[in-house]
Amino acid sequence: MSLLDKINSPKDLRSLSIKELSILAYEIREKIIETVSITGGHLASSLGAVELCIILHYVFDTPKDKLVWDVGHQTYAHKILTGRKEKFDTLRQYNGISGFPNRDESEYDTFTVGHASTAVSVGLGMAVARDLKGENYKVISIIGDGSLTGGLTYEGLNNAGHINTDFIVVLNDNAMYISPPVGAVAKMLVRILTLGLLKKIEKYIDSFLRRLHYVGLYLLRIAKRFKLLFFPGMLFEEMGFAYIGPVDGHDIEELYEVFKSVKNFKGPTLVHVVTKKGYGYPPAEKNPTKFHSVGKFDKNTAELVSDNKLTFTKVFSETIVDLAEKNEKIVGITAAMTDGCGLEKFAKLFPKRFFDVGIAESHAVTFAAGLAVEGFIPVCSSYSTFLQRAFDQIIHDIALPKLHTIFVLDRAGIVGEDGPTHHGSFDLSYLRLIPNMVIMVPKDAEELKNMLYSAIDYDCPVAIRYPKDVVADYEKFSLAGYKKISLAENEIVTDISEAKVVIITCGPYVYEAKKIIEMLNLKAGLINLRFVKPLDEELLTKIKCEKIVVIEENTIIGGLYSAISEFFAKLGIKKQIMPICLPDKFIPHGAREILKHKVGLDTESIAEKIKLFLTI
Ligand SMILES: Cc1ncc(C[n+]2csc(CCOP(=O)(O)OP(=O)(O)O)c2C)c(N)n1
Repeated sequence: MSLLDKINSPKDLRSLSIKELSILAYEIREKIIETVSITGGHLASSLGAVELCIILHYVFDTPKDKLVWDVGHQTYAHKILTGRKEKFDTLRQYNGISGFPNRDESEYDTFTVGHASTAVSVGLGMAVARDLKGENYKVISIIGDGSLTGGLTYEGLNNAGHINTDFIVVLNDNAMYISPPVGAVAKMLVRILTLGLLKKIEKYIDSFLRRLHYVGLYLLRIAKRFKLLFFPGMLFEEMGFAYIGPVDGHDIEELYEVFKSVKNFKGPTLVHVVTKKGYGYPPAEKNPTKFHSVGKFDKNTAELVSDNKLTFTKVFSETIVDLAEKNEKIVGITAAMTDGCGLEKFAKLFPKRFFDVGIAESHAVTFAAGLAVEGFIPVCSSYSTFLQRAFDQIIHDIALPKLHTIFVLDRAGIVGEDGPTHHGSFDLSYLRLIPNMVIMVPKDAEELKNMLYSAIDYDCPVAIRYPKDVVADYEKFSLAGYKKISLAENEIVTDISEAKVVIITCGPYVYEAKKIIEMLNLKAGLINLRFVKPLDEELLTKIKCEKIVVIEENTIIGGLYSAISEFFAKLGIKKQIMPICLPDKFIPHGAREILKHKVGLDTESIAEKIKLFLTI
């Protein structure tokens, strides 16, 4: 029987000795590697945080004490230790356990999360709630050095220093976000870890701690024992936090001693823990970017199981490099998603024109505004879900002054296993309501290529959104021969003049609709409304039949269906308009194909709905 067999809750964990915890860490890692090789998931971050998860549940009285995880992709060990061991093989599967903390899943998941840099604010809120209720529990927020590049974190730290209540922040520093981190804070963390600096300030620290009398001497004892650094005056201290660290995040004994002491500290405390991303699985240690969020892989060879079909991401990646070669005003911007957004090649070829700004979407957009004002053409690439962070910046800093910036939204629509925090369900809605925006949706590789090419000349804010999917025309794709698409130039795929029903859609659903028209042998018109904004009113007025079907992978509120309904309502023209859209609900996690079926956006469901619609 393994140690892990005996652990079903943190209570069981607390009956183990410190020595046994190291064995347990090994067993948990084995389970994580085994499972993720089959389900896919956030491997490297979770492997790096195994000891941290163990020790926090060991030292603190969870769930009474509250662990608040940032992003939440590093919590697989936490899940295994908190009653989800038996279900762990259902990780990220439909109806299985989520890949992120989720309040509906466990009382140990104190906050539902998936976007970065929230943990300090949430944890502080919980600590203040505790004080207001006169209760007594600890709040521990765990944040990565990557998430520390996000501005929200500093708003939280700043406020925590001011409120000055008991609150622990654990900085899990693995010197990586998905790719190596950038920015002044990342440099500062590296400096802190530099032994030379340690030596230089040792005397100063010693005298500082002696001035703190009892607490200081106690800290000094721990510091000497574990060679920790207490560094007054640095950023965190200035923000009102007691800083403790760096602590070796894979040394269970050291972690135990530190957290046992920190547990009783008063006021805001920051513990700086140093971990290695991918720890315990050499291929992930060697290539943490590849194993940050990984699909199925062979755990013995570390080879990914993937087909090499062309994705929208890859088409963007190739096209933007080609365009940037011809136009040196093009600059590439990403908020810590270089690889996911397909900007690696751009970054390598045009290092001076490429900006990874950290996990800072709001800043990315306003930074783009500055570049645009000075005549550059920023191409700001983000996942649809993360650009939500920059809503105000798009309105106030880009659209109001009508700045020529190209937003490229990858992972639009259902993303699959990452679930509700990551689905790009809202972008057509949140962008369409903004004046001056142009919104395009490519149906395939050729269209994406031509949209990017055309957007360079539009001289206004442009958004291009596409899903996490392969392109339909992957065999034909070539960078040769761009074709200009003028504003609101849409495509009538099948004649609408004699049609009994007109299907309006955009993106890859154009192919889907074509297939369905043939399958059902319909006398239907089909419009590829590749411009969701501006709306092609002239084209819409040409629709003479009463029945219209609108298909879009966006929430039913505010997107393509809304645009078309609003248009006819405005003219007082009565039409029967049938929406086939995402529901006004958060969509759970699971394989994209399963989820599409559940929301009625797979081929069969769409066909059924259209058949039924034509009978009423
Ligand atoms: C707002 C937002 N932008 C981007 C992401 C994508 N993302 C997920 S994890 C991650 C890196 C996080 O780095 P860090 O906090 O250091 O954690 P690590 O994976 O290194 O443990 C990023 C950029 C996100 N989750 N949220």
